[in-house]
Amino acid sequence: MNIITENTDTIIAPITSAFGGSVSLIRISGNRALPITAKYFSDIKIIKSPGNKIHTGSFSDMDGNIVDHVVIYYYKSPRSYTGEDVIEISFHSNPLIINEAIDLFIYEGCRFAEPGEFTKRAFINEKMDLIQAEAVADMINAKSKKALKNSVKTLEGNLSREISQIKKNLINTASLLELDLDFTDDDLKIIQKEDIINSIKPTIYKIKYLLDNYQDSKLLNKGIEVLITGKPNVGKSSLMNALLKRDRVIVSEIPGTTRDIVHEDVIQNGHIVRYIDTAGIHYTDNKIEIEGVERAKKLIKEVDIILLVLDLSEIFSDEDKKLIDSLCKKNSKNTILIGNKTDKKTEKSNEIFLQNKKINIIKISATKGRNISKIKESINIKINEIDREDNEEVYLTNYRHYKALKNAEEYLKNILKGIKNEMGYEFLALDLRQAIEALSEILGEITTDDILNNIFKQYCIGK
Ligand SMILES: Nc1nc2c(ncn2[C@@H]2O[C@H](COP(=O)(O)OP(=O)(O)OP(=O)(O)O)[C@@H](O)[C@H]2O)c(=O)[nH]1
Ligand SMILES: [Mg+2]
Repeated sequence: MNIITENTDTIIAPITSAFGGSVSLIRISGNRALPITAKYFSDIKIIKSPGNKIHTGSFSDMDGNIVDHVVIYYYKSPRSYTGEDVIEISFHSNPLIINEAIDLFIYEGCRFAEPGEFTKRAFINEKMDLIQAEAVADMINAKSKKALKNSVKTLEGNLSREISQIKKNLINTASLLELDLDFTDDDLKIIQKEDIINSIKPTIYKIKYLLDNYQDSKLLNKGIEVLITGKPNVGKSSLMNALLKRDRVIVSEIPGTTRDIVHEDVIQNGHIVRYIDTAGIHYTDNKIEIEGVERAKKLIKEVDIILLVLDLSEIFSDEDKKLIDSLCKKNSKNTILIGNKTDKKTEKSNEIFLQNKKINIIKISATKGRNISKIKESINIKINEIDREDNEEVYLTNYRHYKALKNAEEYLKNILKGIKNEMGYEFLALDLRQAIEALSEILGEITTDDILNNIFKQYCIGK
């Protein structure tokens, strides 16, 4: 039961940025879209167009002066984004032209669309469910390939299908349970307790799986994080500068130069890659340094890829060896070992140490810019591995979905508890109904204007 105000007015908004690019599109949705367009368009036959066609011609102002030569896309209801009659006009990208055209449509009685209003109408007209409508905004705002992929999959309906399937299973059980309640003969059960358990338990597992994989969209959007770590003075900041090709971080011969976290984002291998330089890891009494070291250690656990930098010109200290041992364990597939300062004489014992441990190392000189491209290649390989790992999953990223799914899980667990405590079927049916309602809420089948307004106000104009 949707408590939604139906919109009948015709709305308009630019759907591309008026700045940059050579064309700008404006979109008009509603039953006045076509007649108003026809009034100012040179090809009056458009009014009889069967729809889903492209028309070319000139667009004039109120006095009949040509404003621009345009391309018009006419999508006839219901085969359009919003489900209504939709006109999209492609003008040359000049704010003067766009403003004049929009003013004309508003003069003719259209209203400027609110943020997300086209998508809201698409939802109301059942062109998509609420999960998909929310994915449109996620797709526009995605800042990492992972977030983008996830929103595309969600828009394609992957998550909706999973939620709908869970709901369908529960509805099957619920209808048997309700039938049983209507059926007065206590000895002849339509659905046995075991059948209820057998239906609810796997559903709880499915829900739990989705909940466990919940990824805050902030995390999903953060891009790939590459941490530069190692003992003090090994050349971490010099490597950071070499990777960024500019003097971003202070470098000095004094150990403990970097104390805070310094990061910078670059586009690499189609991803936003965040390089992070940190304080050298070592034991210290200095209060400020301790804080820096703690922060650096914490990051080791959080990032996607670690560059462990070693100074090959000095005999490895215990600190170096400890870091190598802890970061190059068999399962630490995200660490890349870097041997720096190869422009100086390399310590033989270091080579032997690494050979004995069968550890590969990329030998570089940060200050001379030697082999920096090899590090980038290695990072790209790891990024591709991360990409492959993420390929199949569709993550729950929306807190609204998470909360509702958590509620559904609670109600289902209550049913299992209820069966254990010999509760009557009427109580089990109540919990089951509420679990189904929580799932309907996610899909937007039960919603109100307030919920919708809250969701769609986060959209940009024109979507
Ligand atoms: N010869 C040589 N010296 C280098 C190289 N890389 C860094 N250095 C020098 O090593 C010293 C320390 O460099 P940094 O980049 O500040 O080292 P860091 O690991 O960031 O040091 P902390 O921030 O103190 O932990 C500086 O004097 C650099 O010039 C290199 O490839 N070759
Ligand atoms: Mg440094």
